[in-house]
Amino acid sequence: MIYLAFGSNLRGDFANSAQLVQAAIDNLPLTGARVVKRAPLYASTPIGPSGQDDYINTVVAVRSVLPALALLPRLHALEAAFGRHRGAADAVAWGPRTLDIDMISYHDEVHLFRAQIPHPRAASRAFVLRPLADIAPGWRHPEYGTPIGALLASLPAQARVGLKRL
Ligand code: PH2
Ligand code: MG
Ligand code: MG
Repeated sequence: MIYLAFGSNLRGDFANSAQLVQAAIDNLPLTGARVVKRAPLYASTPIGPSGQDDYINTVVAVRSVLPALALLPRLHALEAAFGRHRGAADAVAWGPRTLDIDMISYHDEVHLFRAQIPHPRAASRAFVLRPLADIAPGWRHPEYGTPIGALLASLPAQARVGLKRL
């Protein structure tokens, strides 16, 4: 299985980020990924520069015949189609964005060149681990082998503050 994390805190052309994220997930087939399972949406306090709005976050399980490094640029094209411009506000590190799609894991593959998979910060983000645990309670970190429950339990309490299931 392939797990993708979605994040948005700018609404772009949509009424709000929740609708934008739902629409982006609905359009995943355009990238060559078939949605198998969706986690609930969560609202989360931004990690990064202060003064930005809360994020909407979720995780989906997908299947694809495409290799990881072929699927990734297609996901970036979907980000662009939903108003992500690599420039202006979106260029700020960890700054506000209409749509961020991160490949959390691709089966049990570990990639260190061209892209880092599993996503380097997946194991430390409550807004990734919580929805991932909802749909994949048996998930283990492909590189470390750590079960998702142990990763969640090892987060500092403060990392979970501000995470609310919608
Ligand atoms: N994504 C970031 C930076 N900070 N904070 C929250 N709460 N949710 C995110 O998805 C997020 C973030 C960079 O991708
Ligand atoms: Mg991200
Ligand atoms: Mg990203």
